[in-house]
Amino acid sequence: MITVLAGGVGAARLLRALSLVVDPTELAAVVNVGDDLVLHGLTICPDLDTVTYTLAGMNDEARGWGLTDETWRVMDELAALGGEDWFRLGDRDLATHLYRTQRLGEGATKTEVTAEIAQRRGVRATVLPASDDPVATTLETLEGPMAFQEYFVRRRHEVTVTAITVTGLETARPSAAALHAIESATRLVVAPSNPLLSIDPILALPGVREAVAARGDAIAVSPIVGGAALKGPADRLMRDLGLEPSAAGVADHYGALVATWVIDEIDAGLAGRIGATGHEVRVTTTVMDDPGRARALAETVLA
Ligand code: FO1
Repeated sequence: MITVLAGGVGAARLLRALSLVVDPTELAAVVNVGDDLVLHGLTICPDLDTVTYTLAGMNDEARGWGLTDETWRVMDELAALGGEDWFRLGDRDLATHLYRTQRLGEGATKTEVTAEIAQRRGVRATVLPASDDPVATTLETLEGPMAFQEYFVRRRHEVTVTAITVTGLETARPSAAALHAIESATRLVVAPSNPLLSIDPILALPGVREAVAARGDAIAVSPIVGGAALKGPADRLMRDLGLEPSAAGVADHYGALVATWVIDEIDAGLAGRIGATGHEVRVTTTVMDDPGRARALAETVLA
């Protein structure tokens, strides 16, 4: 089994590429749930849905989240009523949240519901929420504390962040399936997801950081290319929090948790520095902007 620690879009694209190179039934994604929210009474799991929709070939590639061929009639009616419409839930996407919320209400776990949705969408890889318990990534900002999607979507991540916390960790546990997938994988991959917002909340679950460290063989793809995040606020966040926004800065951040780094050709000049801290470094094209390049990256990760 190849296990990938995953956030949203970057992870979903890597998983899709990996599924072209290995049998998808040998792939597991342990997915961040710190972005999850309850809105309109519905439980919404953006990273789980991005991974599932992408592996099902149903994702909207240009928008980066949600489903293809989406319509927005419910949101338009909600706006007409003066309801909360800043977090856009498409008509097709809403079915996922309705189904998930009902099943959770019946007592199913997030792991069970995620498996049901993935299976019915034809996904053959195993998609695992990192935890079945409520955890929520919260941002301390110059304007006060903000819930994750408040910061990310409502404020378009245009506020200065001073700290990131994950609430719920006193009682939350990684799911047994997620921990097993990390411990028993033949290869553990850290996806090119936001290290602070997507991967750290997975590592913060009790025992996960220790399980990754005990293996000592994780391979990570840098989410920072040429000093910038391909998508999202990783570079700005790193700068705000006093980290160097570069592939070397991400390598420093994960430290010994990662044994092997895959960095972009643009960052070849950083290979010596990352190598000097005891890492193996592979330099290749990491931007998955066409299927051929994505496949080549997947092959490098598995080499
Ligand atoms: N991102 C946006 O920028 N605007 C939205 O209105 C929005 C809605 C949305 C609905 C469902 C879903 O699964 C994801 C959605 N996202 C939206 C993406 C999401 O907020 C972030 O990309 C992730 O949480 C970060 O990984």
